[in-house]
This record gives sequence, structure tokens and C-alpha cells, in this order.
Amino acid sequence: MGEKNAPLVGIVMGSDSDWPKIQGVAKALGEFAVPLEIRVMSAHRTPEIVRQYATMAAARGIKVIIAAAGGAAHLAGVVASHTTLPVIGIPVITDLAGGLDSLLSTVQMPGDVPVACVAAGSGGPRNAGLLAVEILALADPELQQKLTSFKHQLADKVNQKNEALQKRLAEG
Ligand code: RP5
Repeated sequence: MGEKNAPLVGIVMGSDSDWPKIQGVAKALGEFAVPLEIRVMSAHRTPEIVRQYATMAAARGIKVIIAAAGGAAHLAGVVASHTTLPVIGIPVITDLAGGLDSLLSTVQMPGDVPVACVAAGSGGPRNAGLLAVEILALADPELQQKLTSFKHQLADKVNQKNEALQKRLAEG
């Protein structure tokens, strides 16, 4: 058994410049009180640190690794090459191509080295966090219950919006 607040999710990113664009991932994990750690490391600039981190993560108690990078976004794939943990890639929005470059770099992994790639921009970082919560919830009934409540809240919000719209339409 690990310590109660030992990190279960490792969030790594290629540069500190990515952080403002992906903070939604930590917010989503925080909503479910999932312990996490956040690191900057680069597949290109610090390849040995990436190798060490990915190789040791499972032994340290990490269950899911989330890797964010932009442009020639190899971080998630390189991390996945060094671990059997599930790896979720966040393609970071870029000036050059709006993140399409990052998206293709992250999602087009060759067979046998899976990376679960979320959307570039918009809800992508948040969804990365929520997907990690769903993976952890497979072995955590309390977390599963929180996810069920979360789904109900989502439905309630949409139903309220629908009711408000119907009212506005009826009023002309
Ligand atoms: C990638 O290069 C990083 O993930 C970042 O998105 C991009 C630019 O990095 P900086 O030049 O801002 O450090 O590796």
C-alpha cells in the first residue's frame, strides 16, 4: 500500500510554456481529489530524464501518466515506450497550426505502443484528467461513485438549460 497522498497520476509536459494551456487537466483531477504530481521534461531536450521518469513511475505508485507537448509532440509516445502504465497524450495548441501538428504527432502512434490522445485545445486537457479518473475508478468504488454523481450533475445542467430555452421560446 502506498501513502494516502502519494501521487497516482503523473502529469508531464514538454515545456513550462505548455502549463497555461493545459491547467484544466489538474483542475479536473482536483475535483475528484486525485493525488498528482506535475513535471516539466522534454523528449528532445531531456530525453534521459524522460526515460528515467517513465521507467520508474509504476514502481513509485503512479497508475496513469498524462503527457502534454506541442509541435513535434513526441513526449507521450516516448513515455509510452518506457512503461506499461496507461499513457494519455494532450496535444498542446500551437501558433503554427493551432495544435494540428501536436495532434498528429501524438495520435499517430505505431501499433503496439498505445497512447490515448485527447482533443487539441478546448476540452482536451480536462478530458485527459477525467479519463485518468475513470481508469483509477476501475479499482476504486468511491471514485466510481463520484463519477456517477458527476454524470448526473452534467445531465441536470443540460436539462436546466433545455427548460430555460423552452421557456424563452414560449415567451417569444
Ligand atoms: C514542445 O515544444 C513543448 O511541449 C512545447 O509545446 C513546445 C515549445 O517549447 P518552448 O520552446 O516554449 O520551451 O516540446
